[in-house]
Amino acid sequence: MTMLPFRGMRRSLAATLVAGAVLAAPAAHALEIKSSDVHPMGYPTTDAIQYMGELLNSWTSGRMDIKIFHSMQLGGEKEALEQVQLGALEMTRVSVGVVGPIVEEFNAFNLPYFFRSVEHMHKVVDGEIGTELLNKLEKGGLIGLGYMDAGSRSFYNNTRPITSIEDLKGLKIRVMQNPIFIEMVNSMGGNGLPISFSELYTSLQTGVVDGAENNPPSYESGKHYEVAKYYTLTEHLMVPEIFVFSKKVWDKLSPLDQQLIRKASVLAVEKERELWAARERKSLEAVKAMGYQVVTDIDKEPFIKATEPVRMKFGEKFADLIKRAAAVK
Ligand code: GTR
Repeated sequence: MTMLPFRGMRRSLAATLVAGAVLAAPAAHALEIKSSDVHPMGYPTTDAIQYMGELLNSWTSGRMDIKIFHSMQLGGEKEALEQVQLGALEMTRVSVGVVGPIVEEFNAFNLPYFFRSVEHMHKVVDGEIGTELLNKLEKGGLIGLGYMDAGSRSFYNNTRPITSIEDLKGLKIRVMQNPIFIEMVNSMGGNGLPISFSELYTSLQTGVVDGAENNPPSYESGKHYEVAKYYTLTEHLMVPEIFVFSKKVWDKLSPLDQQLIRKASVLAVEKERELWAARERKSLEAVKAMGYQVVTDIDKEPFIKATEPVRMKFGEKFADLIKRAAAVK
């Protein structure tokens, strides 16, 4: 039997745990974890969850597994979160962007130009603050399993290349379903419209919106360039991804199964971050190679300045949290 590693654990302890899980297998319930994602297989998040399923499967000799409902088969992220809260779906991987309306402290991570760098974001989400916020999800019926990378989000549209903040003026820009993002776009002169990711391609195609904002891998993977050909690296948001388990289902699991899921989650995060770094580098190149225009040289200062009122307004409630996050070196 191939045993995949428990990284960060003493070997003997890991071996005992795995042996225990295997021995307990006949008596324990089989568990097929259904997990949703808006992205297709082959995307860093879906591949990392698939890896997590392989680990669980291997550690329990097939008693536990993950079945992934990818490519928006179960709709958008808001709906997925609702299903997980109800216990109809065990797990989902979503953007922290849609978690703000459930646990508002997450909006600290949804503030424009909040994290200084990827390293800063990692230190915050992997440290005390990140754990504190994951724990708060319980009151929303969710068990937070970990944070994955999603790079920075930038604007794209089908009207004109954005070479300065003035170019955003009047453009209808799709945002994730969270009021903070509507105000963010409005503060920069555009019109923010909340639309589910599952309706985005059609909304761009039919002109319901002129553009949207996302990281290069989503822009590329979703083929949004076909319907919004100008991409500009404004990098106004660095919103991490999150994967959550249904508290309703979790509470019925044995402590050992919970522990196995936690361990596999840590390794899934590592895997996603590796895959992400590679994919992020490739995506813009792929888009450029197809002949689409990417504006990389843009003065961010006016964007940072214009969004200051949004940081003030939405950050006011968590001033302390924000101060602590800013102090993380
Ligand atoms: C992507 C993210 C998705 C989804 C999407 C969106 O970057 O991976 O989870 O939130 O953005 O804009 O809705």
